[in-house]
Order: sequence, then structure tokens, then C-alpha cells
Amino acid sequence: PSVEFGLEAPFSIEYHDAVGSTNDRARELAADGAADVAVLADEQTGGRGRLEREWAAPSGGVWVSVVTRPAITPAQAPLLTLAASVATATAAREAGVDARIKWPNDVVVPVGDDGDYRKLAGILTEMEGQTDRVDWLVVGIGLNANLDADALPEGATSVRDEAGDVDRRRFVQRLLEEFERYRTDLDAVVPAWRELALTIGQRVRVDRPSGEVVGEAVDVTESGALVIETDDGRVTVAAGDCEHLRPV
Ligand code: BT5
Repeated sequence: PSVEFGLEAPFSIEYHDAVGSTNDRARELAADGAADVAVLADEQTGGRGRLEREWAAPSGGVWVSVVTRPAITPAQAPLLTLAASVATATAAREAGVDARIKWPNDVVVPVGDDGDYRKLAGILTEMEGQTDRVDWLVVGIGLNANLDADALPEGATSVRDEAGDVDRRRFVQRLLEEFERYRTDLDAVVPAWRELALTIGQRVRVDRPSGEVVGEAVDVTESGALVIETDDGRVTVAAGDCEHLRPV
């Protein structure tokens, strides 16, 4: 079902007109030993978000999953999610969209000045590994490109609605180039992330399995966890513990 996508991207591309989930296909490739492959689809029939949530992925979006085998520990894996969000926001900004990053895995467009936003893209990172080293990571990026936001879930926006349609080949090329740049220079991820973050400086509520945290989001750690200043002192929340984050 796959054909070459005709890009000079830093990853080889496996393209599908339609697939269940590009993350699932990328996981199969990873389990077979692949590296530096990006699975790209025009449409996903079973797109997935975090925590078993559904991801709407009709024809016209950018649905892509990258297989990578970085020399990192599992604790550093969230950095690759931040890297993907920086790459996605950068490519969207080049397309004329006021894209910002909402911790831990969303690319959003601000609405007004009170911390409100619409969701343009989301990242789903999955991995296999031991306690001291990652075997492989699949970084899935879903971006509403040439789609009407009306036809997407509540609270979504699209590149079409914000700035007009894009050439998706060129967009994917830029996205993967930026991802490659940060993947190969992990020390550059957090500084670049801070520049684009909407969350830092906001008063937020984070829901975790162990209870909620309310306070001002002040920074991320070097492994991508969010530092929140609460009435009782600083609390650090790992991305994997965040069920929901909302400005309050
Ligand atoms: C995410 O989950 O934001 C991660 C989405 C990752 C999608 C990519 S597409 C390529 C790869 N293959 C996959 O199967 N997945 C990845 P989460 O933070 O859990 O947000 C999910 C929530 O976003 C849903 O519960 C909806 O409320 C909302 N949502 C669903 N589809 C959306 C869309 N297209 N645009 C904006 N919001 C959406």
C-alpha cells in the first residue's frame, strides 16, 4: 500500500493514502528493527490520542509518525515530544499561523489574552525500552492542515482556517528537517521550547492520577517535566502523569 512520497527529508518516508494509525504502522516497523523512517498518511481511520482518546484524522491533514532509536534513557523521552512540538510549531509559523506550544503535547493557536486557545496539532510519543536505555521511540504528529475546523472536534483549528491551505509536501519536509535538527541536538530543545511555550507564566490546573495541582507554571526541567509554583511550594509534574492541563 505504500509508495515513495518524493521528499528529500532526513527520514525515508512510507506513504499511505489511508491507514488505521500511522503510530501503529510505525510501531510494527520499529519492532522489525527499522530506524529513521517516517510513516505518513493522507487519512487515518483509527487515529489515536493519549490515554485511549480518539484523534480525528480525515483526508487533508498531516498525520506522520517517526521511528527513531536515540541514545537516551526513558526518562529523557519526553524531550522528543517537546522537540516534535517545537518542529511542528515552527513549520506552522512559517505557514503563517500564530502557533504556540501547550505543555505537554499540544500545538495551539491563542484566542484572546486570557490563556484560551484552539488546538492545531497534537503529539503522541510511544516507546519500548529498558530502565536505562530506550530501544525505539515512535513520535506521532497530527496537524490539521488543509481541513475545515468546523468538521473537526470542538476546540480545534486548522492551518486552512488560520492562514489558508499549505503545500503538504513542503510542510512535511520542513517539519522533519526541524525535528531532525532538535533530535540531533537535545540540549537545544528546552531553550527553543521556552521561546514558543504558551503555558509558562500561566496559572494552570493539572489533573494527575494522584490528584490535581494548581499554581503558576514557571518552567520545564531538562527532561521536559513541568514545574508549578503552588501555595505549598514547587511541584514537578512529568508529562506521563498529566491527564489534562487547563488555564485557570
Ligand atoms: C493528542 O492526544 O493530542 C495526540 C494526537 C496525536 C495524533 C497523531 S496523528 C499521527 C499519529 N498517529 C496516531 O494514531 N496518532 C498520532 P490528546 O492530548 O489525548 O488529545 C486528544 C483530544 O484532542 C481528543 O480527546 C479530542 O478532544 C481532541 N481532538 C481529537 N482530534 C482532534 C483534531 N484533529 N484536532 C484537534 N483536536 C482533536
